[in-house]
Amino acid sequence: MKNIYILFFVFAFSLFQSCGIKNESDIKRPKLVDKNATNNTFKLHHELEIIAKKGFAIGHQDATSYGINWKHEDNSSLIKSDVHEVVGKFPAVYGFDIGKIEHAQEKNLDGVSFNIMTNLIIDAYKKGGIITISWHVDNPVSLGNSWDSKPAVSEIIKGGKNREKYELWVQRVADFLNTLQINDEKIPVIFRPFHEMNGSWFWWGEGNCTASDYIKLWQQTVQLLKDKHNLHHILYAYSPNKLNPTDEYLKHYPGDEYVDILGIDIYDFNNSEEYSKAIIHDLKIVKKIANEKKKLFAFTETGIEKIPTHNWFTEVLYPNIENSGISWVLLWRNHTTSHHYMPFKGHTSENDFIEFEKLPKTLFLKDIQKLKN
Ligand code: BMA
Repeated sequence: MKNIYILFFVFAFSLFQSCGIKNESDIKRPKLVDKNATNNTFKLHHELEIIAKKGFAIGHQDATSYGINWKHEDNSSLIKSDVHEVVGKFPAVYGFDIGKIEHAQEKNLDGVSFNIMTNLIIDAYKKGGIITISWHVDNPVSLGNSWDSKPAVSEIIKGGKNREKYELWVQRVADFLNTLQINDEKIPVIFRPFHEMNGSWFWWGEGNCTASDYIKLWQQTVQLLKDKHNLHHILYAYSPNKLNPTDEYLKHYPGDEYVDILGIDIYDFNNSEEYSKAIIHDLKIVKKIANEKKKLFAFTETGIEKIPTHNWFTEVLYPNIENSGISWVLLWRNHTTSHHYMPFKGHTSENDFIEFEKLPKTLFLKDIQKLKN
């Protein structure tokens, strides 16, 4: 009789094993857009989860590419950043934009060379930084820039008369993303294409295409990258702009199978009261939807141009995101003294940013490095 019990347990155990539950890490893996995502991509996702529990990672667009009165030189091993100059710490999140890669141009729309971009991405990742990439892609019909609102989406989705051109453009995106590697390991990146689609300023935005064509464009772009070009080091982020009263966050949502991270872009146009209200209102919606869908979420773009508001970082931004649950917040680029979103040495908000860095929830590169160890 005893033997029968033993046999039963041996049988049950082998059945359990053959079900594919092999080890703990298998059980814990979240559902990503890409079922075949690399281990490092899963690790990045996990890291973003941990970060959101501790605070939020501080990001800056083009942080190391250029700043006020400097530009990263070709072949230079010196890595600079305005954030570092001000607080002695580098940002944790590095935003890059690949607009113009679609024409195989040498430089992006803001004059950053793609070769340099690759090197800066490799450098940031080696140091523990997180990479997020947007794509201000030109209008495929008019060949004007992203802000040329001539309808184009219906012409580049499957069956459209500019489809072939678009597939070539996506291939060039894939070629670039393939350059992001260290030895043979691809660097995981967050790709955030076709952002702010509820606004009407981009050709993929509201009024310039239908929501259903937008969704097709997104889904087909993901399919091309993942299934045709075999890229498996990408997390996909969806980021509408600040919600207008009648906007629905999910109106252009391509579906749970096509999005890993939910985001939102909100700027302060010198009205901090309205800005604060929008953050509280919109991030609450994003958080609720993200929690229901078991997805991460982030404040994918923000800032106030030139930072004219007194103590903006500590008194406006921080209190509004302190307990929001976001994984990161990305401040936009430091182009010139009249178009910048982070302080630089000598700027009036320098001290405020130094205080911001000391606050418990702000996580810079050094802080997220510690979380990994
Ligand atoms: C915008 C501005 C533009 C820039 C674009 C892409 O918000 O900063 O000057 O070309 O982002 O970086």
